[in-house]
Amino acid sequence: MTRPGTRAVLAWMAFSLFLVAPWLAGCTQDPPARGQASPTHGVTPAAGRPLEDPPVVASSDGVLKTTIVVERRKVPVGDQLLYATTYNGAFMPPTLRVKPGDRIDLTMTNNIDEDTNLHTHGLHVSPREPSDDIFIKIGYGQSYHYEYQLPDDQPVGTYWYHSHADMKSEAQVAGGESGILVVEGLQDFLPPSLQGITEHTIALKDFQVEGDAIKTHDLDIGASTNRTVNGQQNPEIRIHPGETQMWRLANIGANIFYKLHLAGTHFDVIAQDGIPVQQVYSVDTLVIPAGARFDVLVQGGDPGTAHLETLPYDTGPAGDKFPQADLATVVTSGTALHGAAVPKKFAPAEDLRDAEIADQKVIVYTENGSKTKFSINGRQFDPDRTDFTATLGTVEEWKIHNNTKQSHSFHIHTNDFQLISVDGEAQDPTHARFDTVDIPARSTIVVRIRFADFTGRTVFHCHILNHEDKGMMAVLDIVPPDAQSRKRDDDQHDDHQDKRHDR
Ligand SMILES: [Cu+2]
Repeated sequence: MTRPGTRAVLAWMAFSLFLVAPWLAGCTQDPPARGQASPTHGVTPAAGRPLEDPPVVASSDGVLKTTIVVERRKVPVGDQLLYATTYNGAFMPPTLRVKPGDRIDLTMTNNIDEDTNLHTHGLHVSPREPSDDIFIKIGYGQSYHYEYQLPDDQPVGTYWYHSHADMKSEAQVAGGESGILVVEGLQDFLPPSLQGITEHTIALKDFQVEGDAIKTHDLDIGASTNRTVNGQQNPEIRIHPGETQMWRLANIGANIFYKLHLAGTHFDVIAQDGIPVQQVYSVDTLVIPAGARFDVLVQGGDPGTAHLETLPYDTGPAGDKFPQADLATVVTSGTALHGAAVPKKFAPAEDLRDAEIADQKVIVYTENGSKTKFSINGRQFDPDRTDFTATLGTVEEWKIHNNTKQSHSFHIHTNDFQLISVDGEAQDPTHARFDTVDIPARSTIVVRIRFADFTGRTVFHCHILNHEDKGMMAVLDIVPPDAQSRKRDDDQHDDHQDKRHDR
């Protein structure tokens, strides 16, 4: 490869400033401090611009204090300038970096002319206001002050934040309302020789275009879409032969699936949905449903150029056929390094197969033929209705049936879960913790969930947001042990008074 030319570096820096400027203008935070690409590489025009990690807002002294302004702006999106629903004036907003035990003190100001709100996807925090309460509505021109207290045992890895506005999640996330949240400490589980390795965020955001804007309404999930990495079209990622890098793969778009592949190497998975695995495992392809994350180690192969690509993926007879697409160009060059041995044993974790089960639930996903109504146990979402209760401190086993001819996913707030089986096939417990998993068409999964630390009304849903907005979501109330019997009585009473809100 050519050495970095001064002109190329200057061009890169100018473009970076172009991308970051709106964020800097809309925000008084400290400048990005960590995890960013630095302009040390030359630009190879044919391969695109170097990958830029999003700017970072990090906690200090146990607190992350920040502001997120939601507004419509015309901004760079991929290789285009389009109106997007931005956080702090960017399609790819800052990455929030915190540590276990930190507090997030976040003011969201809504400058779009409809309700919005914020969900900290995957964080084990209270579902009550002013924390991760998705029933909050922040109206046009209003600000809301969120406070999230992370527990000391918050798993370390990659999370994300996004709009969870009732019936508007798809439009708002597709428009741009999503960013990465990192709980620091994942590299601490690596052997000393691998600590401090280069780390990249690979945030997968896609967009369809309508006129001079990102299309947000009446989306056809299977229609042609532009897939970006950190908002960039086909950026270039540099790696040395034998070098080990850590990539935070996160599907933070509204609806679509990815099936990632990188010719000439493989992915060593070290965390799923922000939860470190017990045993590292290697795969050639990774299916990532909307909302899911995989933290992986990647080792540079032989010198050359390869594409980080998504392979064709079919979500079933009533679903979508996503075509192959190149996402990034990986250039392997420079001094060859001795490929480090990747450890197998990684992080400690609880195995819920051994847990005492307090209750079993059966969850059934259905949809109508025209795909306008999506239901859980025969009902569309109603924020005013409580569909299920669980008791704090217990473990439950849920059997979730997808009675449709397309993939849906299962995502639950507040607590993660262990995937026990898929269509009766036992899952390896050394890497079975998730907060979002695919349920293939006509399939059944079994999960176990420990309801720890927090009571309150929370939700679970399909994370294909088009389906969530059209009803595939339910309310779960986590109640203290002594409230369970009283709560059941209340729920029965509520059912009699149940009124569907218009949808
Ligand atoms: Cu779905």
